[in-house]
Amino acid sequence: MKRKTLTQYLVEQQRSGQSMKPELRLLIETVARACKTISHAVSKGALGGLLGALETENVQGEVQKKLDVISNEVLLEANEWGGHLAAMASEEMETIHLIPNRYPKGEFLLLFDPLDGSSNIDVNVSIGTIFSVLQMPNGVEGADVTENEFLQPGRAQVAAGYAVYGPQTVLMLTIGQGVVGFTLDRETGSWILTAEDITIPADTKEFSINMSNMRHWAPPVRRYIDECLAGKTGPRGKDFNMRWIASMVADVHRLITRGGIFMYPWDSREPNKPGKLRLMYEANPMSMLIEQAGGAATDGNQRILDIQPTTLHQRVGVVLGSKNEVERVTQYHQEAQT
Ligand code: AHM
Ligand code: MG
Repeated sequence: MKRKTLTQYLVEQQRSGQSMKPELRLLIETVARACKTISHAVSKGALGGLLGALETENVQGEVQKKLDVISNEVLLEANEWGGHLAAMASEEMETIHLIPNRYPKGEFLLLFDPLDGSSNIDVNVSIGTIFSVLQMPNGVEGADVTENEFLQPGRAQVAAGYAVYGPQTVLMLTIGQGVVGFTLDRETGSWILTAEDITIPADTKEFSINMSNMRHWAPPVRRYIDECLAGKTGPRGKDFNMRWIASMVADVHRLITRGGIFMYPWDSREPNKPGKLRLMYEANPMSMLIEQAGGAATDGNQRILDIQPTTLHQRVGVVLGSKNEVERVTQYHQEAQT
């Protein structure tokens, strides 16, 4: 069987009249190349002296791991010179990263969580990179980019994806035409198309939530999980299984592969924060992928992709995955309000 590479896939998309701009293709290939470099660094682990924490904290007040910072640098360096971007934003940087004046500017905005699942870095559990692509409003090729240009609802994304650095390194991608998956061939260094027309089953018997927060959940979340836990003899009439990897990339990759529901909902530990996960470079790209694969994504109340962001690093409650389950959780929230 002839193996199709990421480049071939993207060129075919361009030719098939999907009106994908060449700069977007360049952007996606550049991000994918950066993910290869990050994958290589991750796989070195202790041999590269890359495990462990730094003494710095990021804007979220989280201690940065060495690999968080390296991954951020890799993505910045790979993307700043190609002429396809107006600016970048990252979980690891408080303010946006402007393209240096010595390079040409483009019309796209790139946002990323360079290494998601940081608590798993040192214990050799799957971690990954999440990215989201927006366009400058009105297609302006940007000199004076500010945070404001980034504050677009997730439905405006032109592409989104993630890489998982696990037993295999995989890249899942959407350019708004469904979801496709690539596996990194470590011998040739190529991303090979290994999954097409990815569809998340509408029903599932698998949920994913950090159960240790149960006492802090809102009643609708508690109701949903209680009903799952009640199993065959409960209101759902079936037994459920639970999985929690604590890397959103890995949990989402499981459910995009075989169905499931993932939740990191609002809870009362920090009642003024809408959730733990970040809207613009975690929830939005994942929600676009999930919807493109036939699933659903809400914050419990509304579609995540419709949320108008007000700040770059804002947080959001997340409920995503198999459509019927996400709709059930969202309905429980609605019922609790009436
Ligand atoms: P990070 O971006 O700092 O790694 O944090 C996000 C991660 C998600 O990948 C994961 O779903 C969640 O945090 C796990 O949180 P917890 O440790 O509370 O279970
Ligand atoms: Mg993250």
